[in-house]
Amino acid sequence: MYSDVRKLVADAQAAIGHQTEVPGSDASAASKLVLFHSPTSVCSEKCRTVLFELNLPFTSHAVNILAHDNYHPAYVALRVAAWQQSGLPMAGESDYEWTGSSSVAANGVDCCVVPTLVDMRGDGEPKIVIDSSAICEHLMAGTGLLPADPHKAAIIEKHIKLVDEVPHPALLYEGNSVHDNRPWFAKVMIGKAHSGQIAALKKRLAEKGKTWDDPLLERAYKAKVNKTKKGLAAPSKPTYLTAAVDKTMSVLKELEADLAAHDADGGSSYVSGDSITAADLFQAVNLHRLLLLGNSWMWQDLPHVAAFADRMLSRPSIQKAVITYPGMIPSRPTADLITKDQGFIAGFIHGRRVDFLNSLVFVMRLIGMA
Ligand SMILES: N[C@@H](CCC(=O)N[C@@H](CS)C(=O)NCC(=O)O)C(=O)O
Repeated sequence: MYSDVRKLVADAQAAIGHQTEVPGSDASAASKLVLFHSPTSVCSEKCRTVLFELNLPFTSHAVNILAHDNYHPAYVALRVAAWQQSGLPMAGESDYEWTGSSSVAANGVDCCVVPTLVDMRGDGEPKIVIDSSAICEHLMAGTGLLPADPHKAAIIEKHIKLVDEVPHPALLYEGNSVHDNRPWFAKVMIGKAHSGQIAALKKRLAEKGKTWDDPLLERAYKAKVNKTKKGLAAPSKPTYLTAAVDKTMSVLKELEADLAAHDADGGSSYVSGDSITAADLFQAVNLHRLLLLGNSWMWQDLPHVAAFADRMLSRPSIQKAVITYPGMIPSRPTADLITKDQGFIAGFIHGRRVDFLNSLVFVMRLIGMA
């Protein structure tokens, strides 16, 4: 039923809007690689990092996931078309346990999320790629970020999977059981996120026959409601958050071990040896997210991870795609990072954005809007 892929892409682009070409001015090259993403989404950060690292011009559509623009029928239809071809289960349709990670391997495909890549390079049909790991692997194929050497490839695959399994949503939505250092405004606002998502999805479902009329879209919205309900119910399980912290720590310990192994080999800076690969970029995005949420205590006893974080978070692609990307969630630990790399004024301004959002949310709470 989704035979005209170019029309699907054009409809989704028109529906989402917020279009810009990045980086540079090669509009013709940029028009062939289209990324639907959100400034605040960790999965989107991975894709942007790879695009900036490879210096690939792309068309950016910044999807406002806080306003639930990712539930627009034209955007969901694009992902449904890719899901149909994937042969994977749809997230929310089977009986699995929500562990707080958004991994497709664990949950299936969610047709209502970012990021989505459309690759229109070449003469054939546009290729719609969903899932951040798949998008990055698609972009990195044949580059030095995914080396062919089997030993390195195995380490890189392991880290791609490990980062995918980190329960970022659990740590963002619920904080963590050991130290909840999330920015205050985020704690207040995010607490209502799952119920807001369910309400927005139900509103879309109620529009069936008015603004859309496609059984596959109905299926995608219903599956997303089920998946989101799992997320809403998960924290009532006493071990949910401790398991999320334990899982994250186990990923960091694995990173520490791989970095230490190469140090013994002669002081390499990277996860799989002497050159930067996908493993380093993915782990850097992971570390930045943990830092932003106030979790750098997690690597206080992991010296190789600490040194790696210092190096990788100064890398230009990470700076541009993640740390200073317009619309990124501000936080005090990130302000410190910006002060270190870009100077006092830049860090000071970032810190004031935290103050501004805290004050705004405080006032919204006073008048019953938050
Ligand atoms: N496994 C997917 C997960 C995608 C995902 O969960 N995206 C989140 C942001 S990181 C999202 O769009 N959330 C908005 C929502 O669920 O409404 C990937 O890596 O691309």
